Amino acid sequence: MTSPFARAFAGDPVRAEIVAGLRGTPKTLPPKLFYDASGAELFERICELPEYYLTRTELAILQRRVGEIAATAGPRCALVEYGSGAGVKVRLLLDAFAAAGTPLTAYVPIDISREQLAAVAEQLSAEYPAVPVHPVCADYTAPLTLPDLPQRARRVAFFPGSTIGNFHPTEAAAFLRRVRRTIAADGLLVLGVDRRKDAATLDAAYNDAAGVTAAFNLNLLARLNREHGGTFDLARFRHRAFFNEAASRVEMHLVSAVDQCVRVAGETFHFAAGESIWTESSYKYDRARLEALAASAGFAVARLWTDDDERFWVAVLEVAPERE
Ligand code: AVI
Repeated sequence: MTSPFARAFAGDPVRAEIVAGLRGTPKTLPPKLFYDASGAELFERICELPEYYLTRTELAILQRRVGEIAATAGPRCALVEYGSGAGVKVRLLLDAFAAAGTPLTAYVPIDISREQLAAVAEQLSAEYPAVPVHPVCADYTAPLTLPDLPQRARRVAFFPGSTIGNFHPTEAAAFLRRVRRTIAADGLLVLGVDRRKDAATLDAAYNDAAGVTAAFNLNLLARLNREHGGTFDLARFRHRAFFNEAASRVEMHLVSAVDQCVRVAGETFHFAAGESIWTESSYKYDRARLEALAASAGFAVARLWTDDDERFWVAVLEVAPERE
């Protein structure tokens, strides 16, 4: 029998996720809600912050290694990018494959933001007229169907930015298994992963002095107010981020400064003073954890590169042979 809850939210899965998250203990909200237009803009600003080393470190590794990635992948590759965003990093790969004399046979950017996806697809089609671009507007955390790709093309998945860190380990393994099925037995996955490091560096990266990460976190409540009838008073919540050593993740929370009730998505929620909404986890991987994650999803680490300060990994994963 369908529960009244399932019936009430059958037409609006996001609203159902919000209510389920705020009814839970601890209270949670799904991090995909960060990325409305203001959230995407704030995230772009985070990437430029002096404390947020992730983006520039990954870019530097890619700049150094794209030639090797293209050589490892070989000719007739179709590139599938999960979360293509502003399309900055993929240009490095498009250029590297072209420079190796093995231009991509297709590029499939997947992103949830329709406007940004359309703009990026148009720009890249103009800049790389020889590479057919097939944009897919979808939430890649759920199963999805890809457009038909050229026959015999080797599928190379690209998932940069350490977004894999925003999945809890079981979700990360489930996501990677879906990627593995999409790219087939001869496919590759180029993955960006933030390395586990000292708590001080991580705490600084998620508590920047300019307060941009705090604004990014609080923007979630502004979005709930705008889109889901929320009555959150942003001045009554505080950004909190810290490295949870035991779980190897940075946790972001919004902490209620006072005892209060808030309405959102047609329901009322009580917050005790000091109670938080857990809005994001950002898992940090050492080599053993990364190899274990890859293995649990049927991948093996074929190549692994880091930067001089050993802050970030770019890994090439290949599909592991099936065990008898
Ligand atoms: C998108 N993702 C990899 C970022 C991260 O570092 O986990 C999101 C972010 N949250 C706070 N700052 C940046």
